[in-house]
Amino acid sequence: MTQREDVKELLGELFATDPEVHELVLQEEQREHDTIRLIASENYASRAVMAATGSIFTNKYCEGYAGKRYYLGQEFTDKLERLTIARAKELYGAEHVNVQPYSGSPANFAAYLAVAKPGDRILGLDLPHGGHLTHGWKVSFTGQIFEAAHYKLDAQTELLDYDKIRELALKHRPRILIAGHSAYPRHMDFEAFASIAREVEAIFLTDMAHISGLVAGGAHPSPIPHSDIVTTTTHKSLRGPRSGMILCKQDHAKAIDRAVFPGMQGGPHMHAIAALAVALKEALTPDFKDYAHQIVRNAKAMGEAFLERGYRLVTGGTDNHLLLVDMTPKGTGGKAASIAMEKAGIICNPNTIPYDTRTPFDPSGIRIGTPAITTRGMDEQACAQIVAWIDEAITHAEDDTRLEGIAATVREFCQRYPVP
Ligand code: DSN
Repeated sequence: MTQREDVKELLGELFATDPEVHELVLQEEQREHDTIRLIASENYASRAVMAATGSIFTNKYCEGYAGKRYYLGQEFTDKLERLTIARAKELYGAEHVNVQPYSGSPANFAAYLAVAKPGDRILGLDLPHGGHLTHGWKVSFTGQIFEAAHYKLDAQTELLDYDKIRELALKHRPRILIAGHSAYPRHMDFEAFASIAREVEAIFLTDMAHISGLVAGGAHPSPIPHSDIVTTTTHKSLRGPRSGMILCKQDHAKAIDRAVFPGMQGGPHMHAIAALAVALKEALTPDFKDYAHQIVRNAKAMGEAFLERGYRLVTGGTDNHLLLVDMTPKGTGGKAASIAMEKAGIICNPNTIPYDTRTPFDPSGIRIGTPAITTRGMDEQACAQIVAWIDEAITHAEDDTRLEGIAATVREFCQRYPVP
């Protein structure tokens, strides 16, 4: 692996100060280079994004918003925050954007507290059916502070059932209806959600963290026109730094801004905002549109390859960047499968499937995503090959020599696909 000069220079300083962390950085760089990374929420940020993340903006405190801060010395930070917001508005066609959330969980919490009071009802997708902890799951503060109810996927089709969601919304009359997921392989019908929310006079909030890159590239319907509020992380399919954003209708702008600061957070992380500006610029290019569409084509290609090899896919396939593969027909569970895959140099996570009969620590499925491999230029043919290796690893899960053999082939294969 050849390191770029700028990275070498930066890492040279790191080595001089802290050889231990330097070594860990190098090892992680090697790992990310030599493995096939299929965690649906991960990606490879560009070197430009990482340069901004590691920039001087890390030094600056900026409580408040551009033009109205609590510290002086904001000549460049104000420009930076305004630029980032302008790019986000252009990319998503949003009326108002707050770029200060530290990540997706604080973004969700701030958004809820902007429009609801503790004790109010929220309604979101059940966690074991692909929802998120912060959509009101009981171990999350969102489930403790709000009275949360959850809709599930249909037992037969494993799809969102909008009649059932409407029934639950009519029953619970939530203050906030939440759309969004961390493991649902199909499009969501934002118009249907919005219509239910209107009927029960709920705020309609979409958490588009997983699909924000697909939405940016036009490879997934956009929730922006239909949602009162949209939250997102910026490091998944959007390929930016680890950060968050809230996009909303003008009516909610003041409440959202107040909820983020001073409600939820102190000083914004300006280095992350700088990196987000870079990622948004990248996402506004035609290349990014191609990238977003290729993510979906790759996921579909993987889905077909899994089906050909006798695996069962939740919902039978995918419309987005991820697949939920049920290991039950192969007589194994998600944990054993993902451990065997890791030994073979292919990284994913075990995942519950709807109505899972196993435990969350050893669920029936694995979740596979294509954003990271697509960044490296892997195409549909590469995806079919990757599924062949996954199948071989799962079939020979107890044979460490065989798994090491696959890992060596994977390392060789990875040489052909540069990391940004
Ligand atoms: N942890 C993220 C994921 O993997 O989907 C969600 O926050």
